[in-house]
Amino acid sequence: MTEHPTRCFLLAHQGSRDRADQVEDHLAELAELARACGMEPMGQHHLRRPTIDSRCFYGTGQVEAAAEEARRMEAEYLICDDELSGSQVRNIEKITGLHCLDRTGLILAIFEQRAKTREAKAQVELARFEYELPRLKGAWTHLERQVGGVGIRGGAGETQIEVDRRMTRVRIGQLKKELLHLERVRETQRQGRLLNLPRVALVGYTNAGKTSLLKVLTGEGEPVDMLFATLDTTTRRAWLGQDDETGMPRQALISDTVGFIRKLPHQLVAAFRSTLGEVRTAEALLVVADAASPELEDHLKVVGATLREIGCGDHPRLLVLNQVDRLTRPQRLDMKRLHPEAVQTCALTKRGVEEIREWLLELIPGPPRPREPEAWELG
Ligand SMILES: Nc1nc2c(ncn2[C@@H]2O[C@H](COP(=O)(O)OP(=O)(O)OP(=O)(O)O)[C@@H](O)[C@H]2O)c(=O)[nH]1
Ligand SMILES: [Mg+2]
Repeated sequence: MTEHPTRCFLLAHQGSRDRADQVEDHLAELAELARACGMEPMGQHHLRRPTIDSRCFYGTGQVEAAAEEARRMEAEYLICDDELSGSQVRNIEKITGLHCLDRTGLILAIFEQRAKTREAKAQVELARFEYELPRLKGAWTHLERQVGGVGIRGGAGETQIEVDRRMTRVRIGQLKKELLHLERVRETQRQGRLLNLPRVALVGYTNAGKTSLLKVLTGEGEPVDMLFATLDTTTRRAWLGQDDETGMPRQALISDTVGFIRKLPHQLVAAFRSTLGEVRTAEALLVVADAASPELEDHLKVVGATLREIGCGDHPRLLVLNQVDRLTRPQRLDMKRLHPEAVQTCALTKRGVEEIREWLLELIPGPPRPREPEAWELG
């Protein structure tokens, strides 16, 4: 029996100030996210509406029409590009009889599938609970005002929803404690790391080519054509060149990090603080972008804003416009005019990578020079 992936149908809101082509690009990205979660997008609608409907975010009639098309395509899920409240998700499910996931829920599901290490798992679990906490309201209404249970139930009269909230808060507290501990372990490891080499972090929009560049610069890394392929920080040593005067090797530690995305759930940004600690404590950032994306400028804005959010607004940085092999020569020249300070690279052919090394060599202080003793010391 062949198992085919769960089918889904995509929805996005187009407000009066949103351009249709932009909403289409956002839907294309949402389709990639759905695929990254193991689903198959069967169709999509952008629902035009000047205002938000408090009941089910989009207009009820529009949702029903989209659901009808989705059911014809045997889709089981409606996936929305927007962040919906818990009650809006439940209302859509009630109206349509389909499962509904909002953008944050989808990204969380991808992260849950990918998380491998203890730290990544704890971070994703924390984000999940933070996401669910305000959404618990109403989920248990049928159980409200039950009293007299045993075990976890608190004082008489504590409702099921109160129990749920309390348990969720307890778990959030435990996870935060565990993550703090893991962050301290990481900090100790960082301090004890070999040779106290300068540290550089690869950051940027997801699927831009960060892992590919880690591989070119350090010889290690597994690039995958998929959103959020990398969740854990990997740090490797890179050889940058030789010191002109001493002939000593010049090296740096380069960290690959989790990618950013438009509307990255703030719960995830907060939960990934410890992983992103590598970025905060790095001496320099290589900000990697997919130069061939029609959404490049938006991606750069998202990355800039996310870096500010995690406290890295002032780190020295080099903009690396990767994947320039997918641009024509005139497009590359346009890009040079638009971003004269950036390095244009292709991780597949290693084009431009020498320029990255040169930038790092200039930025990062070399090994201490052997001291020439002064006359008074010799005398
Ligand atoms: N054509 C072309 N493809 C590239 C280039 N760099 C990376 N890729 C491809 O782009 C895809 C994503 O590359 P990754 O290095 O995994 O991207 P990433 O930024 O680490 O992505 P996440 O970890 O998912 O955030 C892979 O299929 C790479 O082979 C490039 O310069 N040119
Ligand atoms: Mg990666």
